[in-house]
Amino acid sequence: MKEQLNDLVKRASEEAKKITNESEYLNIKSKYLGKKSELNTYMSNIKNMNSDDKKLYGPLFNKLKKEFDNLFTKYYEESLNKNEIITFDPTLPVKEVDGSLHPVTIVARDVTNILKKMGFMVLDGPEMESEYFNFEALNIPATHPARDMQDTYWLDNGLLLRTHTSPVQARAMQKYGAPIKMCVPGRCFRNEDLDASHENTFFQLEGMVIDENISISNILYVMKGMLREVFKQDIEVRLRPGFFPFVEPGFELDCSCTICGGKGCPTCKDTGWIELCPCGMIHPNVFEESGIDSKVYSGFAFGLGLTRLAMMKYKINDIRYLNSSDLRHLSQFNIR
Ligand code: FA5
Repeated sequence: MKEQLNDLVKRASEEAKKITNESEYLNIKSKYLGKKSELNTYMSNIKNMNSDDKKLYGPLFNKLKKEFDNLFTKYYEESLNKNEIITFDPTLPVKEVDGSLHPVTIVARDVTNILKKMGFMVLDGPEMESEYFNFEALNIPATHPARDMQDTYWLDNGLLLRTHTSPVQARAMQKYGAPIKMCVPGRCFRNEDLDASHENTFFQLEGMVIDENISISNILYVMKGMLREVFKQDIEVRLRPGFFPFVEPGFELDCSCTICGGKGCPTCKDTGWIELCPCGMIHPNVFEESGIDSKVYSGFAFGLGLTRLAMMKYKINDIRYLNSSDLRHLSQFNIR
């Protein structure tokens, strides 16, 4: 019996090494541990053994059962890891797939390409942000009423979900200094009452230029050029005063609502205009906080609402479609 068992162990170990997929794993389990397996036949014969053999072989059979099971599982799991390495080759070209890029991705790509041609570098920043960069470095101390304008998701770890892409202004100033031209597309979060033009998760694109002798006319030039390129036509915009503690003076740039052609509809709350891209000249306090001499340098910044830009470009009348993952809606853009 001992020889037979040794031979059984040898065969099972050899075969276990050859497992490459799930069906081989199941087959070998059934062959060596199933009802009709050799081991099971020996076990059912135990009743015919003398009491000494029963004491010896009973525990031995059970031990073997466990060992086989562990062995087969071990080689099966190893085969899974090997398959993963073999089947995922990140250097292969992407296969053609049905569907299209998300409309927000399309406009983000359009705008960053336009800005890159104007010499802007494209930066990134954390979505989980510190209170310092989201507010304090932007001239919004803890007691400032402007904090109420952005109902914030605070996290247990003391950080927050950034309410705008403006924190990257301060991060970029502190990392690269001046002069600088940069833009930052990214996701933002606010505890909003949802409606046709407000989501709790939306995209902005921050832009910032710092150099000597930068003025409001530079803002207007970049804004108009950027929007003309995105819409492929001149689009009606208006500039009105706007308050943001990190710019002085500050403006709201609105575009004529493309859903109703400026007549008024639920998307633009019957005003005919969509708030799209607030902007302004960077406040001296922001420069000083990030180590830039405001007597030498001036600059402008803007915070383009990318999700709203996608709505205006593709005439999507409700922002909630964009986060809904409804492929009937999203796949119609057919741009890759
Ligand atoms: C800001 O977030 C400022 N950080 C923008 C800025 C940057 C001003 C640089 C001056 C200089 P505001 O809260 O208005 O501003 O948001 C900017 C744009 O983001 C809005 O015009 C709008 O297009 C978009 N936006 C804001 N909240 C939402 C929301 N809940 N859903 C969708 N889009 C939004």
